[in-house]
Amino acid sequence: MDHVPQLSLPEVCFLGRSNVGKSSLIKALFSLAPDVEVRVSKNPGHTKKMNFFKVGKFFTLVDMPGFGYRAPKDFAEMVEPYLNHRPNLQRTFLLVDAQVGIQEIDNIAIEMLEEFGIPYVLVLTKIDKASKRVMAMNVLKIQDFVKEKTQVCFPQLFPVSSLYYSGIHILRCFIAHVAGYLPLSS
Ligand SMILES: Nc1nc2c(ncn2[C@@H]2O[C@H](COP(=O)(O)OP(=O)(O)O)[C@@H](O)[C@H]2O)c(=O)[nH]1
Ligand SMILES: [Mg+2]
Repeated sequence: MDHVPQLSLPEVCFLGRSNVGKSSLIKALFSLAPDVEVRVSKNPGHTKKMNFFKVGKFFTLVDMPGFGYRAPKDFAEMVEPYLNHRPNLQRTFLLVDAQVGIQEIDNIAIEMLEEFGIPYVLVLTKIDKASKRVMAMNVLKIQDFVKEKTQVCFPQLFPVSSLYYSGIHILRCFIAHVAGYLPLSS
């Protein structure tokens, strides 16, 4: 936490197991700003540190290290204090693979977010890889789960494909909204 930049801008962060598509999603969100370099690795577990991407002078997106396979040993030490003590953190986006739905390992993050009461949003990644049938089944299952088992999860799911940019624009709008730039009421 000593190395986390002291930014006063509103912030949103992206959390999820290694390989779920966090870096790719951030890259897709920045597709209109090609100078922003987001590294996407072929090897899972590549992002070991938090990476802060400033969106002009407006807000910051944070790519968190993945949990699970090849997670850095200090994952909890790094992530928990950040989530708990970052006053400018407006929302956490928890990424779940659309093809497999919520896995045991995802529950670790869900339990942590629920326990600390940190508002989060579920993003379903890689929807281009899931068949319509599997997608429908997983969406229904996850919606039920959110309704029955969670307190601080936003009820709307955001399905995306970072490869084909599906769902990216609406997610950009939602992020702009939670960062305080797209008020819903006039
Ligand atoms: N087909 C497809 N592959 C994706 C998508 N998003 C990520 N990937 C692939 O999944 C792998 C892990 O992605 P990455 O963004 O590095 O995951 P991270 O470990 O969560 O940051 C990479 O090989 C990506 O190319 C997507 O929307 N569709
Ligand atoms: Mg990554």
